[in-house]
Amino acid sequence: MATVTEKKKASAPKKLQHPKEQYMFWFENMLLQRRFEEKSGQLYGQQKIRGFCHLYIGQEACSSGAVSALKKGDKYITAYRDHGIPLALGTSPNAIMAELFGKKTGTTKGKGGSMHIFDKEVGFIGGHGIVGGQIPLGAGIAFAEKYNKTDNLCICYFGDGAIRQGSFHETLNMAMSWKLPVIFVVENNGYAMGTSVARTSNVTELYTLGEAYDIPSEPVDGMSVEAIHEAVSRAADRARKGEGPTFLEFRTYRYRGHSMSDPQKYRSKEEVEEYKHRDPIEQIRAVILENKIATEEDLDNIDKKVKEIVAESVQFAEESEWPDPKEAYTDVYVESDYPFVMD
Ligand SMILES: Cc1ncc(C[n+]2csc(CCOP(=O)(O)OP(=O)(O)O)c2C)c(N)n1
Ligand SMILES: [Mg+2]
Repeated sequence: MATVTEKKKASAPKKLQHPKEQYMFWFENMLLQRRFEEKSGQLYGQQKIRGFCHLYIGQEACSSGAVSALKKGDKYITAYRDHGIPLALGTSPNAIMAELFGKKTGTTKGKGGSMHIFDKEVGFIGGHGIVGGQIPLGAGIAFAEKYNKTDNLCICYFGDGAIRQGSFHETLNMAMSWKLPVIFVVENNGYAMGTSVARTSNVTELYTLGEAYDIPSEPVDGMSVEAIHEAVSRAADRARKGEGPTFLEFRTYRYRGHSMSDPQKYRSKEEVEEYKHRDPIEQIRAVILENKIATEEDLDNIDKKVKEIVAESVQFAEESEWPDPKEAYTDVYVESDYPFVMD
């Protein structure tokens, strides 16, 4: 029979690997993304938000864990599922919501919409709609950082659907040859639209694709913000030491459909529920409570605060003006005297 001390030991919370503030940061940071997108989904149903809209719900650890591991000056680039990363980086929720509404106060002056959030101030280089299109751009950004002899790196995200594109393979080859300070991240959420990873390739251990280019590569539990923080920290060390790229496979899951009109016939409700049991926010909530970093009440208050931030962003977007139709012709080319459009 176990002695009292042994029993105590067995039920004692796992030793914290990070400072307490780190857990609180992760909780609030992921919760902001979750609440913002739950609201966006509702607003889409009310046709306040139109066009394409891809929600990140379930994948929040992938952004928060990287943001906590990297530093100011580092650059982020991703595909069209792009609300979470800028929110995690501190882009104004007001400006992101206004962009979703298509208003002129949006991050892209209302011209980009959901798939094209952009915020140079925090190092977020978009929001890209062409599957795999941002992979060479990410390496290009890393090339610029190396060329300019900064200490910055680029973290380049893409989905499991993108790694069958030629751009992925060409970019990994060049990035390793040139030892670019780039972290390639495949967010493997199991599906590209309605097609599972297993249906498109015999290679389902996606991280092994990086090994073909001699790039240090590893799978990471994408539902654990701690695991992501640690993997990105290791990759960042390598990049800053001049050792070149790392390829990380974040094994994650999206709870919602591919975009807003997805009947989700390709997966079962049970599968979705299984992942919800490993929810990244709930995992951190449990660590916080078990270790008495904060009380239930403190966490409820954070939730309340986050919901207020989101409500304020909706009000801001509602009250903002539409862009002037003439704006359709600005920011298209760099030339100030672009000759083909006349007043
Ligand atoms: C070059 C190109 N081909 C096809 C599409 C249509 N398309 C949009 S999203 C998508 C699936 C991509 O899935 P994945 O890379 O796994 O990202 P996820 O949506 O799961 O985040 C496809 C095929 C596109 N946008 N660009
Ligand atoms: Mg996918």
